Order: sequence, then structure tokens, then C-alpha cells
Amino acid sequence: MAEGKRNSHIPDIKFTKLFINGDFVDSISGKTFDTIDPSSEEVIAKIAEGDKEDIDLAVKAARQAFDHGSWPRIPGCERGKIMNKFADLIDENLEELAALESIDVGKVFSFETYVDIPGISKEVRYFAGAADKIHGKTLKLSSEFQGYTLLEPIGVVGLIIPWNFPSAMFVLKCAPALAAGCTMVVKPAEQAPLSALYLAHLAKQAGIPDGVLNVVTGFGCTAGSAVASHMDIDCVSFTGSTEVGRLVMQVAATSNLKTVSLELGGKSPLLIFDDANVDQAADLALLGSLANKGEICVCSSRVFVQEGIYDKVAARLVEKAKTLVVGDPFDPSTRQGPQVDKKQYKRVLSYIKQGKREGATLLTGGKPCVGKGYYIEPTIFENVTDDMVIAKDEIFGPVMCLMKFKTVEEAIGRANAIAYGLAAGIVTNDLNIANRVSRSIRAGMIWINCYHNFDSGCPIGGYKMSGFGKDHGMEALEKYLQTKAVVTPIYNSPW
Ligand code: TXE
Repeated sequence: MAEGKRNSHIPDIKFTKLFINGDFVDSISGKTFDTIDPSSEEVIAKIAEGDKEDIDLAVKAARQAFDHGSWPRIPGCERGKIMNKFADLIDENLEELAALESIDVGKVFSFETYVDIPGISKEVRYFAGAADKIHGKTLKLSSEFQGYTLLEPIGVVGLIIPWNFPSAMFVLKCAPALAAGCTMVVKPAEQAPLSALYLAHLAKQAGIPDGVLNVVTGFGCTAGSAVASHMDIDCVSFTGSTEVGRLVMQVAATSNLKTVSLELGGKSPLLIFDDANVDQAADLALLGSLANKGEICVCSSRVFVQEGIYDKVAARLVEKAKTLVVGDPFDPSTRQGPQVDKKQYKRVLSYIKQGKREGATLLTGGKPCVGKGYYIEPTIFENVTDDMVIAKDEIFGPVMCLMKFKTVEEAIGRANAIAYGLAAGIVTNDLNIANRVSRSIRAGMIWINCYHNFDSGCPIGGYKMSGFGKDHGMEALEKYLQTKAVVTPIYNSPW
């Protein structure tokens, strides 16, 4: 793509400082870090590097807003009104937000404009609509006592988010917390700070009061860790690696026992049965495994195909994978951009090396491509056994492991024989197989004859070592609420 055309999409970077108590401010230390464009490997901007002291300031502002501010106290419909304005502003600034995502993390611009960013305004509207539907129960306890429950905002929440869907993750966490009446400190991933700061600016414009939503950019082991261990944060919601999720839980327990929800890694299976349409199955497998360069926690990195159609599916997969255009995220023909950063790029390439070493057969891809930038070819391995590292570890790159199975029982057993339980896909026209397998797979999200279908109303979250607690849906709201029971006697009641 011509450099000039690419440049015409790239917005000025307006927000690079921490957003605390309604203002953009430098970090206390004055330190900054570089955010890098993975397509060009060049520095986009210098971003304020928040640390423990900055998190303390942000928590103080959030605490003040929670204890004395209007946000938790105004009627839910008023919060909803402001959140709807926030959603409108996201729509009005769609192109700029999409472009920030594309330069910061290499996401395909057309996908951002048509799917991702429209999805986040929808998410905000969903929770705006939920804000005035937070109700407790009335409890008839006995003839002498009655009670009721109040659902109250949990308080100040810490939201630690990853880089693979920066805007979506920001909204996924903030929207239900805002609807619940909480105040918050967001710690975006160091690889992807730009859209979070832009969204903070839009939130202020929409009328979200100062101190309610604070954003502290910085690194995980400093700013992130300060959120997890903070004595005045009531709840932490984390999305990221299983390794760091474990740390977050540990420090939450040893600090103030804040509540924790974790959305962690996955190694999700896609099961393709003999009766499936080969073309549809291949399309779903490519979408499931390679969408967003494989940087999706629920991606179907293990594709199990029943032996009757295995050869046909494998051939079609290779044919189609070779046509996927890898390149500049701003080029309309591009289907796959660069990996987010050098670390992830090297990590994915080392897994590809490991797969070859372990004896898996490389059907296509496996190499860096394009030239400058962290690009990797769409890669498919076959002859992968369940005990190989590439079949067990979350690679988080465009790498599919193709495996053959004979029976439904075998497919279920092998799909479940893994520490993770985030998602699974089933491709079949046999209703009974679909129902039986979906009940048998231990994962929080099952897609039948589709994949990566996300909706604001549909809860998503892990089983097993993929974590606990849901994002999306009314279930997400529950994380940010706590239940208070109020009991009172009734005298001389005839009932
Ligand atoms: O994740 P980290 P990384 C998986 C994926 C990927 C691997 C590593 O397999 O290859 O994790 O990615 C913050 N206390 N996922 O290193 O480190 C960090 O700053 C508190 C799956 O980027 O878990 C960032 O904001 N916070 C995943 C966030 O945690 C800490 C999405 C995630 O970073 C911290 C991303 C600490 N000690 C990666 N250390 C998914 N489930 O979608 C880091 N952080």
C-alpha cells in the first residue's frame, strides 16, 4: 500500500498522559515509555509511565468519587443517559479509534471500523440500558420477619486489561462497572495505551464525572501490580495470561481480600464431524484459529476433524490459508496484520520451531513475511499429538494444530484433556451430536456452526484454568455489585 494512503489514515496522537480525576497529567516520576507500531517497528508516541504512586492518586480520586460523588447515588436511568452519550461519541469518533487500534496493535482497519468499534458502542448501550434494572428481592422470612435485598455497587474497581482488543476490553470492563455505579482505575496493557486514553477523553466529554473513570498507563509489574495489591480497591477484574492471573489472585488475597475475576488463556477445540460441509468447516476453522492474527483468547487453536472428511478439510484449509493476505492493516485487501510486538512475534516463531522439532508436519506457513514489521504467515500443522507443546500451550499467534479423530467419544475426551476451558466450536448438521457435545465440553462458551460470535448480551468466561467470572451479559454486572440483606420484624401480622 502506498505510504501516503496509509499516512492519510493515521491520526494525530492527542492523549499520552495519565487520566486522573478528570485531567490528563504527567506521571509523578515524569517517566515515559514508547508505544511502537508493529507494522513499521517505529515509535508512535511517548506515553506517561504510571507507577504505584500514580495508582494511589487514581484510587484516591476514585474513592472520593465513590464515597462522596454523584455517580453511585444518581438514579440508574441518569447513569444510563450519560453512558448512551458516551456510546454516541464512540460512534462519532469511530474512524479515529479504529486507526489508533490499527497503529498501536496492528489490527485490520476495515475490521475495526465494521466490527470492533461498532461493537463497543453497542456494549456501552447494553449496559446503559441495564443501569436502571438493578433490583433486589423481597423476602418473606416468617410470620414475624420480612426482608429485602439491595444490590449495591461494590465500590472502587481495578480493571487490568490486555492488548489484543484494547478498546473492546476497556469497554467490556468499564461499561458494567459504570452501570453498577462503581468508580474505577483502568490499567491498559503497555503495548496498547492509545485507545484507552482516547476513550477516557470521550467519557469525560459525555459527562462521566471526574474521578469516576481513571486510566493509568504503565507496566504490569509496577502499575498493574499496584492495582492488584491496593488496600483501597474493592474488586479487581483482570484479563490476560494465566500466569499473571495467578499472581493477581495471590496479591488480592494477601492485601485486602478484594474480589477477583479472571479471564485467562485458552486452547480451545473446534470439532468438525463427518457430516459437515467441507467448505463451511474450513472457513470456520480459519476464522476460529487465525482471526486477529490468532491473538484471541478463545481462538480455536486445536482443530479436530473426523477421519471421514479429514483429507478434504485439510486440503481446503491449506488452499484457503494461502489466499489470506498478510500486510499493512490499513490496506483494504489485508486479512492479517502484524503480531502486537517483538516479544509476541518471537514467541510465536519459537512455538513454530518447537512444533517442527516435536515432529508435527507443517502444511503451510511457518515463516516471517512481508519484510519490516512483526508479520508471520498463517500457519497450519498436522500430525499433531495431544502431548506436543504446540497442542497444549496457548501460542496466541496465527498457528493452527490440525488433528484427526474417529468417534464422538474420542473427540469429547481429547477436547477436554487440557487445563483450559474457555471456548469450543462444533461443526455438524446432526442435532444430537451438537447437543451432546456441547453438554460434554467443559468450557464457558460453545459455538455450534459458527465461531467468534460475541454479543453484549451473551456472557463469556472460562472454566478450569481459563479463569472465572463473566464478561458481557447481565452476569458481568454481577461482578460489580454486592448484595445487602435488610431484615425487619412485623408485629401482629396475620400471615
Ligand atoms: O500478558 P500479561 P502478556 C496470554 C497470551 C499471551 C500471554 C502473554 O498467551 O501470549 O498471555 O501476554 C498486566 N500484576 N494472553 O505478557 O502479562 C499487563 O500490564 C498485575 C491472553 O501481554 O498477562 C497487562 O495490562 N498486572 C489474554 C495485562 O496484565 C499485570 C490476553 C495482561 O498482560 C502484571 C493477553 C502483574 N504482576 C495475553 N503483569 C486473554 N485472556 O485474552 C502484567 N500485568
